[in-house]
Amino acid sequence: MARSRSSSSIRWRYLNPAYYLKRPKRLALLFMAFVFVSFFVWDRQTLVREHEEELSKLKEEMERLQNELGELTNEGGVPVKKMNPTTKRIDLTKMDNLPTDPIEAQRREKVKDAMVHAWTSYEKYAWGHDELQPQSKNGVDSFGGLGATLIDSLDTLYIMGLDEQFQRAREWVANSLDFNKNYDASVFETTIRVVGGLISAYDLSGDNLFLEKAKDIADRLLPAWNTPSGIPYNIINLAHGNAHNPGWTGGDSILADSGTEQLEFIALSQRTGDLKYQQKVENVILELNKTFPADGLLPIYINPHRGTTSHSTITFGAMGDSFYEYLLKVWIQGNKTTEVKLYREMWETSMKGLLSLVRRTAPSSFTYISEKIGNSLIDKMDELACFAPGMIALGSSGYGPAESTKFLNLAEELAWTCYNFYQSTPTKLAGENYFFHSGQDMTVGTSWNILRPETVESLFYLWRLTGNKTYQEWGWNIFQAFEKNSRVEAGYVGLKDVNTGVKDNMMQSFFLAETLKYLYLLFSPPSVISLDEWVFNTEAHPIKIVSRLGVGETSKRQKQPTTNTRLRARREGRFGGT
Ligand code: DMJ
Repeated sequence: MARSRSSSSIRWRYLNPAYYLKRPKRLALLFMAFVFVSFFVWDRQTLVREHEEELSKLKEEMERLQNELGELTNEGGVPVKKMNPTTKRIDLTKMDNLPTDPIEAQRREKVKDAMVHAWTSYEKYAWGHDELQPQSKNGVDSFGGLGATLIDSLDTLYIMGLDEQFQRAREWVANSLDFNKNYDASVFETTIRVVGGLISAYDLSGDNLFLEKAKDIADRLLPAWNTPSGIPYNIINLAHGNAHNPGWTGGDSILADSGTEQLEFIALSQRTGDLKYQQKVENVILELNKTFPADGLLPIYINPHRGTTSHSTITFGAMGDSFYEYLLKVWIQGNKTTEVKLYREMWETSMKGLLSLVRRTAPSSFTYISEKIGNSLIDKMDELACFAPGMIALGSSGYGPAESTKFLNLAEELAWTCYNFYQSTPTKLAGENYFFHSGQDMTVGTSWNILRPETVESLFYLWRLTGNKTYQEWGWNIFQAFEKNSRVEAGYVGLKDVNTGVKDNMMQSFFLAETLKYLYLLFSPPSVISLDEWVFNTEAHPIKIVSRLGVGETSKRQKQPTTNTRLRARREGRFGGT
């Protein structure tokens, strides 16, 4: 024992400064060794840093050269500027470093938990299918077996930092997603969910796989626009490309179904450098503009042969809604430049029409947007039309100060009504539509709730644009009502009746794409998917705002094209109909 104690004390003496003070030579040696090691470490670190800088410069140079090559080899030699939206993946983890209210952070986590529950249930019981039926615990292919929930969820998973789930979904897209289906698909639903979902995943992750897949499905949808007017047929067979309209419309195309592909197809042209997508969808707007009424309100049915509307309902709800939404959002996507001025003009015209539909209930003076057939107003509003407060708030800043305040006030009033669609039922979840009778304010019509997002979408915009935390409180109350009534063991379900709370058996894909995403963003700092940099498609897929492709004028009212743009336009088949 004595031996071992003395040998250890000999070892420890080297750590005692007194030892070196008595031996200056050893002290000098130790000092030199220290200087040498520090220099060595510093030198290695500098080398690594220099190497990394060199590498990143080389990468940038390579991307620049690839872009130039893309421009040179573009179809027909047209010098189209191809964008590269995400040379690096978008880093949302920075959010953790931003100052955030602890209640907001707690609520955000609860919403994330809800997404994990919904997603895990989908993974377990319906992997690769379009939607999960949580009560019977199985998948169904309501959209032709395109993995609608999986694709609709990609960006939500990414934004919430659910990386492992995102990677598993990415692998499915890479190895199992097959669009070659002998299936009559809805052009609208496939565009907003699948094309939109894939473009968003591409913009966020920078992973080219998603762009390739978006191109594949969009190419299969394109023949739908080959009609005499350029107004698309709303249904197309994904394998064979034959298109038609549903029988129940009497052969007509639906307004929302025909005017809600612009954001996605323009984005696709920007990212691929191929103008064909943009041209097809912009022709639709040019065609509708030819007979656009003074109040900017279009009935929901359009004849695809003549390009004119048929006698039918005017509404900001089902079948009309997102046509108006995209007029505004394409203007935002196009950086609000003269090239997209027509979209803003058409949207402002429609807002005049919307004002003519605004009414107030008695006795509580709730503001609502009525519907119209011919010259008669109908005192009904869909929950679907509750996207309108958000849209109006988003567009209000494009007006002068007086108009801007007027429209923002209107947006806030409408949001209050939509919130009361929820608050007025026993479950605190909104029904599908409401009727207004003098003396009774609002009564629920169709009483189901299928986990729709429109009201929380508007609350998100209003909170972002006004900073008023009341909208967060309302959103939180709605979220809690979903937790209470819709959460089941294997996911989330809708209600057959918001009065009784009886559940259905479907977890709609837009619950993961929209409802939970907007709720999560409602409790996140505004820099997360900033509205200055991103525009949401109608399925809540954020699309990065980039420079618009040089397609030239979209309106005859704009300045005449120069000889060069005219020549280019002729080569590209523009200005000459379809
Ligand atoms: C979504 O698919 C989209 O928001 C669409 O524009 C309207 N309907 C659903 C959600 O309710």
